Amino acid sequence: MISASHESRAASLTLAPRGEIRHDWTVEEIEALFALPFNDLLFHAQQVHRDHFDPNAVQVSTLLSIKTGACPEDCKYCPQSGYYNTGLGKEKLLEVEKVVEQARAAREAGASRFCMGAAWKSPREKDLDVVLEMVRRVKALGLETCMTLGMVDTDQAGRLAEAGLDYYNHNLDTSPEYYGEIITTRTYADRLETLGHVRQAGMKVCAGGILGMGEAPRDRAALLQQLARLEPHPESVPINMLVKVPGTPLENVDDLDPIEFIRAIAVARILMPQSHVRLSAGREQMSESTQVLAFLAGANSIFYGDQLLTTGNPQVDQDRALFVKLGLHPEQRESCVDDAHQQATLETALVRQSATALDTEASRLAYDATRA
Ligand code: SAM
Ligand code: DTB
Ligand code: SF4
Repeated sequence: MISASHESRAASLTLAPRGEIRHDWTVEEIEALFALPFNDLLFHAQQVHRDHFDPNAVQVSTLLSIKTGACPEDCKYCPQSGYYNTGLGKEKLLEVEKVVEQARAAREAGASRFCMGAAWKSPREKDLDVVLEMVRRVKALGLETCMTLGMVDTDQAGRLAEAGLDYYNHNLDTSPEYYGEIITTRTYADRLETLGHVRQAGMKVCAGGILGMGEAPRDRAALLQQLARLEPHPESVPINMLVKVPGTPLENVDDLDPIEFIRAIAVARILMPQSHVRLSAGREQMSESTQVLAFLAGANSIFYGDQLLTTGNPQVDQDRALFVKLGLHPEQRESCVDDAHQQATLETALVRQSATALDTEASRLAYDATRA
């Protein structure tokens, strides 16, 4: 009995030889990874992770919504879609100075990348000029820049790249088969086309999806297959857990089992060994243990800051405490590896936090001793 299960496990593991970067995974192979015993899957993902990354470094990005609400798209998960009443008003594009101020605060708090999101189908010409200025100004602060503005054509992608945009985020969201249940106003092919324009323009690609939208296990495998088919793989792969926002059609969808979510992180790590896999939206609603398992499964990036775009994220102090507890450290900016500023900022904050934790522990021990 024991040896039989051991053999089947070994056979499954040969599906993913380490060191090989593949773009031709079949959905069946991916499903076989999902079906591995949990411990085997996590062990394998850890091995792949350690082959390519410092296992204790986590890349830290901060998000800002630069244009909120009244989006013309009908994405069923999204609080910003104009199709649903979620209580969000229509806001104008933020002023450049306001964005720079928020970016500076994110840098001071220890973020290495600043991601700016707009609720657009695609950027309008007059808005693009403002957005390009935002890229230049945020980049001048020494931060990596990322934007997510909807669909972009070749010309728009080229101008963003020229302004110094490092990453463009555009998610596939789910499998091609389930996609029509979630969005009808833009197609899967539209999304792949935008990702092609981003890549052609020489920017880094950030593309991922959302889990927990009522999709079947095969849809999760098929989403990861689509991402792994991109050549090269996206540098950044955000895996979001659906944040169920009242007023959206998905507000009452069944919860996804957290173990299934962790399996998807581990499979993403195995399929895209050199990509940063981001534990994205949904952390606030997640237990600490689920987040810890996500790091163990190979997630090595988070959104850091009290707010995502319109919904909450764990408080900064809470994330700092989590880093201390797990011995994690923020990854340094790729473009600026000799710049110790970001490292120093977050590490100072972490040391302060650990000192407080140690003080608290010392006081507790002293208190216990007086009572003994
Ligand atoms: N409007 C642009 C677009 O969709 O291309 C950019 C902003 S949009 C909010 C960025 C991504 O956020 C979406 O593609 C989706 O994956 C994620 N997202 C939006 N609402 C979410 C929710 N309620 N829970 C989890 N992820 C969500
Ligand atoms: C991504 O994959 N997740 C982020 C970012 N890319 C832009 C957005 C999450 C949004 C969650 C819902 C909200 O806060 O509005
Ligand atoms: Fe609009 Fe983006 Fe939300 Fe879809 S996900 S409704 S495109 S803001």
